[in-house]
Amino acid sequence: MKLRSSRVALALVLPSVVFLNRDALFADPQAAQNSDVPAVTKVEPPNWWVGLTPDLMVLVSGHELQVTQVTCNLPDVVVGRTQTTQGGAYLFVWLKFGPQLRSGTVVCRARTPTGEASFELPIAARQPTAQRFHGLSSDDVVYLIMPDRFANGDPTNDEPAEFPGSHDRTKPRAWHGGDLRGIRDHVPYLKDLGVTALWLTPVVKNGATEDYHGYGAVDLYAVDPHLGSLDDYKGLAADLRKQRMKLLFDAVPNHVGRNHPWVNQPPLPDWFHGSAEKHLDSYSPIKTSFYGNGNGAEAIKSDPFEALADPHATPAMRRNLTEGWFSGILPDLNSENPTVATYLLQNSIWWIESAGLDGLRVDTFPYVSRTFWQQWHTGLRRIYPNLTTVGEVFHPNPAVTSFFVGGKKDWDGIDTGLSTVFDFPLFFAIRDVLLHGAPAGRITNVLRQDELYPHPDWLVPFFANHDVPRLISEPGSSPEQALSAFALTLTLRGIPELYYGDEVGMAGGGDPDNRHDFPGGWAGDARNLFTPEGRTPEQQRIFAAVQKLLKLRREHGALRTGKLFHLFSDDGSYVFLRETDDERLVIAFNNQKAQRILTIPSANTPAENAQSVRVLYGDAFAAANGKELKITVPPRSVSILSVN
Ligand SMILES: [Ca+2]
Ligand SMILES: [Ca+2]
Repeated sequence: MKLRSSRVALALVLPSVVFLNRDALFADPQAAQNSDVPAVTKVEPPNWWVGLTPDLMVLVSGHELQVTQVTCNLPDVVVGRTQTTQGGAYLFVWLKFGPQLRSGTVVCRARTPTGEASFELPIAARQPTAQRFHGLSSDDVVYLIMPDRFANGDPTNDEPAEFPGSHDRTKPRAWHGGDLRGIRDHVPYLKDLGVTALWLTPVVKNGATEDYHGYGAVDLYAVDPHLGSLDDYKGLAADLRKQRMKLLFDAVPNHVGRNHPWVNQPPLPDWFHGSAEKHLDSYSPIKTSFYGNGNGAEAIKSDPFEALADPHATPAMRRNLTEGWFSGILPDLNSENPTVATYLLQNSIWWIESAGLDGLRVDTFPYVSRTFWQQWHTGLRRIYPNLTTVGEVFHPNPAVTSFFVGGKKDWDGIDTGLSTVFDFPLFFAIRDVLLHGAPAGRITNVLRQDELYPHPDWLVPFFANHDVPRLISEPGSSPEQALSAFALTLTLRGIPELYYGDEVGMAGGGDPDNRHDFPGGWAGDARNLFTPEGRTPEQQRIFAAVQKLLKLRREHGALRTGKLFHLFSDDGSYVFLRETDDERLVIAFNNQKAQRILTIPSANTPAENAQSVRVLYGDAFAAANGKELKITVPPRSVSILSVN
């Protein structure tokens, strides 16, 4: 993108300098006020594509942009309407594209009473789409990476000049130096491990000292300079495509960071819900006892999203959740405003199209209005019908999580369009069973509610992410429990998600202790857990088991797409079967501290007539005689058996 102003020589000569100094311009309003000539400092989106959308809303930032007329140089680009806001600090330009539009650079001139400014919008032909935008399926396994914490491929970007003092590996909440180059360098490791898709926590520009996690955006159209450049991001996506792997972008339409320039100067008066001075808090006034929760293993561990799914709830019960600032801090975007909604949709399209993405992980999904989600998904699917969107609904109850999934209209008449959700109910069940002595049947109890989802095979089972303590470090845990969690996650239905470092037994408690640097990702690290030689025998044992589970999942369609049947479930064990036309696999989970012999009648089950059993994974002994399966399951274990 290039920026020009007819009366600001600096902008003509050094456009990129002006662009990079945008924050300085915002930070020095006096400098802007002293100048009565119009100037452009930023254009969003910075570029677009031919044939992608029939129109485009451009948000131009700068000063003195009280335009009387905007004209663009290409005949197939028509200015529909314009709107100047904030005393000329912003200019909205709605462009319409004609059918003859070709790639090139649109140059638009904005005339004002005091001069003229111009901006450019490069419009390119789309890349071939055959290898892009496929979406996820149950053939995929997602691997979650925090880019700042995985591998440092480029030490020169550890502390960008515009963010002095942001880098310090000794501080758990500072930037540590990991970057996109580091991830690209380790694609062979990930391929060898056997995962097929990467979910990176947000790569958008955050910058602030403690915003290494990416959830405090200050610029929704830039890669954070600690992580690299947009070209690095596109390069990673291309590297992954070459390996038939996929990339998910972490989208956060609910909020931006506290340091976003919009907070002090919103493009529209109602760009946010409330203002920095006065806003609601996402904390819900509803007490857990409202729905009889608050005690026992299923105690609510997040905001009570029940009120959002409850047809009897009043608007007042929902308002803090959808309009409050997250944690009382993060500026909440007013996506009910059509202009904000258009900005957010175009921003998502821009990232998807720029990198050829297969899906989006969608942050804080319940905190945004369902009407917005419906429109956003409609806009995305018009271009990317197969794109997968996975919503974060941090709640243990499938009746609540399924409310947010699309493919069905709920009581409010709204189909959110969301492809699927992370299986938080299964996450809570797996942790409660493995760590807190809950009955193994809790897992069965979650699975029986799959009928609530239009596509249960798209659910994303997981046992760990960046927001919860690492399972292996929880009180009462062990490598055996961690391996049981891996085996269940990788053999139950859905599209599993794994968290970086768990495959080598990385330790860590709650945030930020669960976000340590992957050992070996930095030059000079004492150990390199990316290589077998760098791992302890215990770490290698875990890695080898996870790698084998992923290999079995690749080799056995039943583990990916097989129909799931319960064979046995009680307090201590759960045995299930996954069946395709070609094979029958039995997965036997024993959560007890002692070995167990399970005798399971096979009549009237898909295991009927099984005469032989072969152990594919684990240390079980098993036999079949056509009438029953007899499985000796070791303590705290999962085994995978092929029956014939
Ligand atoms: Ca770096
Ligand atoms: Ca919100």
